[in-house]
Amino acid sequence: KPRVFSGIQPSGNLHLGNYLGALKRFVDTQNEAEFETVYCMVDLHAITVWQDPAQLAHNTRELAAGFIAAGIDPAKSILINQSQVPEHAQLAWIFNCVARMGWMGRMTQWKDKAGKNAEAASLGLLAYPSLMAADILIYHATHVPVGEDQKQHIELTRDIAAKFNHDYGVDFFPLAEPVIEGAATRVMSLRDGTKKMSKSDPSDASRINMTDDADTIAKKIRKAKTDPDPLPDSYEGLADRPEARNLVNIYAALAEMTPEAVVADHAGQQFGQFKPALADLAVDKLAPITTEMSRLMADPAEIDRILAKGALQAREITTPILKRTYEIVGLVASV
Ligand code: AQP
Repeated sequence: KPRVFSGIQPSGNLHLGNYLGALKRFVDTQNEAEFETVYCMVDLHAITVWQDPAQLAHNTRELAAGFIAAGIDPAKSILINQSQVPEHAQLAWIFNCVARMGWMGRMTQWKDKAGKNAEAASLGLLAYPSLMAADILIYHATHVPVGEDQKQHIELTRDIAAKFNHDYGVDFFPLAEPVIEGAATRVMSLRDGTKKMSKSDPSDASRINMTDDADTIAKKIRKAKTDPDPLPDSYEGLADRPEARNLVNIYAALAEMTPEAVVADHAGQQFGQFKPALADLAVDKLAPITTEMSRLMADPAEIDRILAKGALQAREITTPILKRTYEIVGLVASV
């Protein structure tokens, strides 16, 4: 079976964009049964920017609860916390020596997050895509479901695999494909249709958090920025209306419809009508996940057991791949 790998950072504020762009699609892929699936809380990625230690541990367990509540079944998928599978970081070091500084410096996420003061950013933030390549390739994964913002990092993963194979004259690491599908590959902020919905947006009203209760979800949708026009007859009519388009895309992804069908169903409606329909749908789909998350969070020891078991399963895959990598590179490993 081809292997799928993907991850989410336990940096708090798991939101609707993470759910529709990533988590929901992880569950769909798991249930298609044509892939072997590995899903990861990428805590080593999270610490590329400052994380309060107690909060990081809490966020990691909460994210694991989110994965399970959304439908990731530890009996069907390998569910892990990155730092518990040390081969990720070990392979990342080798990739740090394969990848070039210039490649990293060109990444838009690096430029956005480092901002004007790149000298003060952590070295880990610059090397982030190299660790991400290792996360994927330590499983020889070939398919990576992600939101649109991660496309450039997957392309870099392919460059790293190709350079490794070329430099060492092997055909060892596969070229992984990003899988960017569905109506919500880029969910935008509820306050600004030109910015993506993001964990780090200082405005809580800009996103729907997976921990928000029904009233909060409904209120945030009611207050979401829109324009005064009604919904058009066709999806093309939303081309220059980013906020309106975003709400239609969210509806489509939650209802598992095409955006075209959503517009056809609601043509001519004012947002005063469409927003309550969207709020009902969002509450309907998200409330069971939120409730299950808090139930799971009541027993953190059980979450830790699930992650420990996942790490053991993962290491059956990662240990031989790292061993072979060491041989290829000429590192004398212990027997
Ligand atoms: N707005 C989004 N729409 C669709 N998909 C999204 N993803 C993130 N935001 C959106 C996808 O979620 C997965 C996990 O993301 P991550 O944990 O790596 O974090 P991120 O992309 O850095 O998420 P944020 O919310 O944008 O965090 P900050 O604010 O820290 O930058 C990925 O597959 C991503 O594509």
